[in-house]
Amino acid sequence: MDIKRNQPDLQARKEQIISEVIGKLRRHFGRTLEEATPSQLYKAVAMTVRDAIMEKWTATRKARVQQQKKRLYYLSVEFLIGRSLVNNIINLCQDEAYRQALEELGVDLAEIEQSEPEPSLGNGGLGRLAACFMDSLATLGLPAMGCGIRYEYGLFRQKIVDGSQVEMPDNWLDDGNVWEVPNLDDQMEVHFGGQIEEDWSSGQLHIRHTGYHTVIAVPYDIPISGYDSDVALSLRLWSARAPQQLDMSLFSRGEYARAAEEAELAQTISKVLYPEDNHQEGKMLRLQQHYFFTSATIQYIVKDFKKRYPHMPLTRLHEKVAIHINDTHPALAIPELMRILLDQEGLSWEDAWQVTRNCFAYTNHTVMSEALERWPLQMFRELLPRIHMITNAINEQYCHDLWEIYPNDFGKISYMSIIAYDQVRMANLALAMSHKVNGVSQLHADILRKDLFADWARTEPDKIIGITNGVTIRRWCVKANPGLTDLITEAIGPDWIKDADQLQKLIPFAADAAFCERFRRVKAENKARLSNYIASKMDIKVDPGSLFDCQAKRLHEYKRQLLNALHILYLYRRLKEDPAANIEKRTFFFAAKASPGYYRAKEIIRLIHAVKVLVESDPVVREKLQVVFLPNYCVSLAEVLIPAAELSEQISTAGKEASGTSNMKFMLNGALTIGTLDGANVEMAQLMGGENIFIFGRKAQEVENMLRNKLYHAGELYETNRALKNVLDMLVDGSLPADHPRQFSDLYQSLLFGDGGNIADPYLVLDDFAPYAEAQEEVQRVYRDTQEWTRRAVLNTAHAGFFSSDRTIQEYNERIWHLEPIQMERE
Ligand code: NTF
Ligand code: PLP
Repeated sequence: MDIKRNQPDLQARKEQIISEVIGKLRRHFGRTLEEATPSQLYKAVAMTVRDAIMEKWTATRKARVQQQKKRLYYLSVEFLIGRSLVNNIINLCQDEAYRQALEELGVDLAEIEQSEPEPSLGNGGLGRLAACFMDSLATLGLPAMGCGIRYEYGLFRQKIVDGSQVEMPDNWLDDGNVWEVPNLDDQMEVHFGGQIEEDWSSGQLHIRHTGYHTVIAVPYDIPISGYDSDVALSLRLWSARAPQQLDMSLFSRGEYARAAEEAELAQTISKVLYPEDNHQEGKMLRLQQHYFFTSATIQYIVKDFKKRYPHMPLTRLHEKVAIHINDTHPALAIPELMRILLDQEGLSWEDAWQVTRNCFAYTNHTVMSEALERWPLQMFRELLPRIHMITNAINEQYCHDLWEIYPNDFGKISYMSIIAYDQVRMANLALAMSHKVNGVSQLHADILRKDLFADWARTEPDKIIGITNGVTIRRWCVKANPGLTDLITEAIGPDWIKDADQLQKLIPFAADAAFCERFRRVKAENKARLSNYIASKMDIKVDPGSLFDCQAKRLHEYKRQLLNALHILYLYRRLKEDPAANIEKRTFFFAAKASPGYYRAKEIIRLIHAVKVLVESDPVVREKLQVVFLPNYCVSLAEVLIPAAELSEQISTAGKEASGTSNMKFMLNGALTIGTLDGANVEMAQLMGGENIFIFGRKAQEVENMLRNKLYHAGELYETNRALKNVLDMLVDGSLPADHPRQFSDLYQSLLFGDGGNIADPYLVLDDFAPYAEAQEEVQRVYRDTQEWTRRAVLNTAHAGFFSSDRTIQEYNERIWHLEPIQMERE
């Protein structure tokens, strides 16, 4: 990459890097440059980058403390940060110095980057969003800390064996982590179980908690450098360990096994990330994880406040602290803050309530009911007895307040209450106790206000707002797509990297033939890069001249990978019937992990595999169509895939995808979108004008109406649409290669007849099939006109600035957090 910046010290920095890398190799590994392995080289280079960030880290902390600014704590069970090395070099604006230094050392940065284990500490959109937010917060210089869990095992690694998903453990920490720094001074004790006694003997209430288990929370801090900024923030990930590695009293009593068991039990808390996406698993260990990291975080927040502001009462905590919960997983932070204020700091109930509500804000990320967290009351009470008492008291007060507003409306109050039917409803807790709640796109916020959270919107009209998601330009363009970055920078200068609205300056270039030619060349290079990657990793040859069509996201019925697969079968049939059919050469890329326990999602992976084998087996069809399933979708793979995409599939059932973020990444990288009016696709269409995006299918309102009023009958479409019937029949008539003849009958049944009391085809795959096929026809038509396609692709990039996470964070800040940037003295 060649971003022209004023770097008078380039030569000096280059020399310094060279000597530092050699020094690190010698001191840490006892190796010379020639002897070092790629992994040692990676670590040595990473350590030099870390040193540079450390200086900013220290300076940032100093400035923040001095300036006494309000600080945000962003709590999330997932931070899907991806690899750090190259991103950090870019954010330090030292890419040129490193390029030259490593060239001189004969080291290939792209190669040693492969030695960096990817921290897959998230499932998908929600976790990746948190990572983009950290990058933007640091770039904007806002005082913030990310707080989460240091899982020993991240999201499973996916292998495809004979067409089926196989899960492998992701032991990403095995070889150490260069980027983290344990901070033993801030260790916290977290207590589980036991009994609560109320002691009034002194005339005042004292809460005594006895018989609990202690787990120690050890924070590991990862520095997050802003782009072209002197600010570096912390991402604090908590790791669990037993109070002593072995309980020596048990040990000396001869209870060796129990002593080891207790230690083991504590450590399991931060052992694995739960692999469910848009689905809640009501497991005790998961509740333990949530309390573990929220308790440690809240304890730290209060401790830090008291240290920084010794003369300020805790009733003013919200003046210096904002706490944001990323979905409800960290919602236990709410009663935990109440607990500390009440039991340890002696605040009155009213004061604690006020402060807590003023500190907290909550983002909802889904309307799927199976993802809304609810905990069995008994489990909650046994594991967290004091938190249970406080949650109960919050519920009582909340219901009491509601009664004043809605006297005698038992139905409404029961619906809005936090504890009901032996369950604790975390969304209701977060809604009651946050001063702001936001959806992640405008459509999603509308659905929250009008439907899912309508009662709360009526009660507090200004509380629920929409803040559309965004993605960081640094990782998703500068790092992932250096070719495009250079081209844009040459056309409009480098400021767009920090001020993405400037991408609009590209609009006139959509009519500039020479620019479009170069834009096309960049895309061709990225397609070639992906093709080489696939050839080397999977030994599969793809044609870089074909249309690259990508659907990359978690596998979920609502995301409708099935619709895409059925459409490929439709094209297959057309080519079988007429080998000369006018069908553009296309490679269909799928990348998707399914939750290990999600049977139907795994069946869809098998189906995609079967479609791939079928297409390959036919000499006529394979000249036109190819299906590639890329295993183990993760951030690093996304970085290679997205820049190469020409068509982005965003085809969820309208009303179900809260926002989507991959849609924005594809758009930024110059892919055209085929999509429904769902999530942020709606805003993409509005920004660019409908002609630059292929929109099809039912709208959210229609879907809602059809489902609510039982107006949808999938079976009728089967009877009336011949092409659709033929395709569906292929699932059960033996056309598809399968282990056994009934392999895909579950999918067939679910689409046509429903199962377990569910209606047939609840995600309207069949209903949207014909409009989808039509939109795909239009895609082909435009693709054949290379110039027109490129024009539209350029316009996609030019309008993507709105979807920068810098804009998203600015909006959160103006509407929720009200933070001021840290002032750094520039040397
Ligand atoms: C996801 N939600 C949504 O399904 C996506 O549409 C959205 O883009 C991302 O959040 C980020 O906002 C979840 O992952 C969860 F957990 F809420 F289900
Ligand atoms: N998983 C990974 C690895 C990603 O990089 C992203 C976003 O780019 C997602 C999941 C979310 O994808 P989507 O918004 O399509 O659900």
